[in-house]
Amino acid sequence: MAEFEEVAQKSKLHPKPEGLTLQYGTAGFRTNAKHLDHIMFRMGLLATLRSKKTKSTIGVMVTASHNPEEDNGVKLIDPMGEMVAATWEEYATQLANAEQDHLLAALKDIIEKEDISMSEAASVYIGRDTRPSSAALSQAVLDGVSSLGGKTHDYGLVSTPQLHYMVCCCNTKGRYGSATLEGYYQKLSQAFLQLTHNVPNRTDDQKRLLLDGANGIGALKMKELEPFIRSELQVVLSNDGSSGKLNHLCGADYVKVQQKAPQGVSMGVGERCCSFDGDADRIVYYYTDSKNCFHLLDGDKIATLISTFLKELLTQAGLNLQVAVVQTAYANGSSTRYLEDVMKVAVCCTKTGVKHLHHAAQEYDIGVYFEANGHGTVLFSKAAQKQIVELVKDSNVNDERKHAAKLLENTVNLINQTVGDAISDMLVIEAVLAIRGMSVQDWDEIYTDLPNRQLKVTVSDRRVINTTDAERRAVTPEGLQDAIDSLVKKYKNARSFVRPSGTEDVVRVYAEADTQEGADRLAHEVSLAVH
Ligand code: 16G
Ligand code: ZN
Repeated sequence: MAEFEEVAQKSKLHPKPEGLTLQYGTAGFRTNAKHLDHIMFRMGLLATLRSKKTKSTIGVMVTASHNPEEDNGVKLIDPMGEMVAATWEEYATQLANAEQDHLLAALKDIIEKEDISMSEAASVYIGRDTRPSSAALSQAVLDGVSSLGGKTHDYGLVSTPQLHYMVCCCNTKGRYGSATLEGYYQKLSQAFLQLTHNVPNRTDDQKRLLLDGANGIGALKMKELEPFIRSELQVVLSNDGSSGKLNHLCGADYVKVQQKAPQGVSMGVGERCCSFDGDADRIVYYYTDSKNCFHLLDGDKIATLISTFLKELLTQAGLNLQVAVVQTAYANGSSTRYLEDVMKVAVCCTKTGVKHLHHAAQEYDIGVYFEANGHGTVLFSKAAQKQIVELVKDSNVNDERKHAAKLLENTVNLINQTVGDAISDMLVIEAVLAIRGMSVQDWDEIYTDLPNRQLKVTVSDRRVINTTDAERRAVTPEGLQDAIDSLVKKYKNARSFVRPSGTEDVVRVYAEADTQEGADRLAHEVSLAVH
């Protein structure tokens, strides 16, 4: 056990409160920050093992995204910048819950199961959001890594998608970009400027965007990016973290769930606005019309805008590549109908959680994935990227095809393919609106959302609900799905489903119908059936 001497010693500085158990959920561990010190130390250990196993750099991000400021959390990032593999989520839970004197045994167990050679080098990248607890917690991660002899690079304050990007850049030896913040800003801003600088007749109003930074890391990072893109986009930043509290009455989650504008942003009629969430991996857009009515453009509208743009460019470029859109059960029924019936793109539905959407999107030439809550990105297969780059270089094609190929190439470079990235998504959306000469109202009018309602229900044990068909149908408890079916039948254009949350101890209820009143009533009735 001598090789674990340092782990044994250092773990005493990060003791586990006896009896406390936590799960590595949909987005890692997440709870009140005061329960997380031992988790961070142990995730440092686990990331080191994962690094030895994969012979690659692994990422550890300290954040609780849109949760309240008092919470915190941690996520592991796999070599290509994607979410950590499912079996390792289980190891994370086991290691997190081992009582103090069983920690070494739990660690050895993973080493044996995975046949890890402890002499292998290890490298871990670490990042954190702006929560007051994040600095000390990321120190605990560093302690964990160093107690197993791993090398660390601490990026300090970065957005979640920036850390995913760094991990991918490192493991692809710079082919994806350089693993520095400067490299990230250079890559994105160059692509953005190439896309927009030739667009004729853009007015100052069209170049102006109001941004709610959720008082978080996204605001900080936008200030760093701003000088690079200033000539083509003037971002007016609110909730920049200088006085307000993180995610409090602002941010993408607040705007999406409350379906209203955040506090602290003064919006003129028709002005284009967007909100980031607390770690800048989600974005939603919105505006108010002349009747003071609020309009939300969520992940579904974003997926529609981007996939339509890509499809048109592919046609112009004469490239035969399939575009598909990946959604979850929360996607508004109108968006699915529009994409399938009007746009004729393939639509696929997966379970909630980025890893599910990401994997499904990898199956296509071009997979656009977005959750309705605003988390999403676009994945281009290697073959698709190759075809695009080759067409740009081809001297035998006409100007129109070449122009379209060039736009596609810059769009590929502008997108953070490792994970949904609010900054990258914002620049893609701004570029598409500019190139297509569309206002936020034009975009909104592509289709009309069906009225919908989300509720949460507290039950004694949410695990009694099991679902199938990408969470659209409940298989247990018996009779629940029949009850939902008969309630849905009473409404026009209606749909409803229930699922246990992966991040909170609640059951979520979703309903949509042809009127807001109907959607509200249906959601309420279904929530009663859950009890
Ligand atoms: C997490 C997921 C998000 C999902 C949400 C659902 C990641 C990085 N984040 O925040 O994609 O929409 O959980 O939460 O996977 P729920 O299970 O509580 O509804
Ligand atoms: Zn987030």
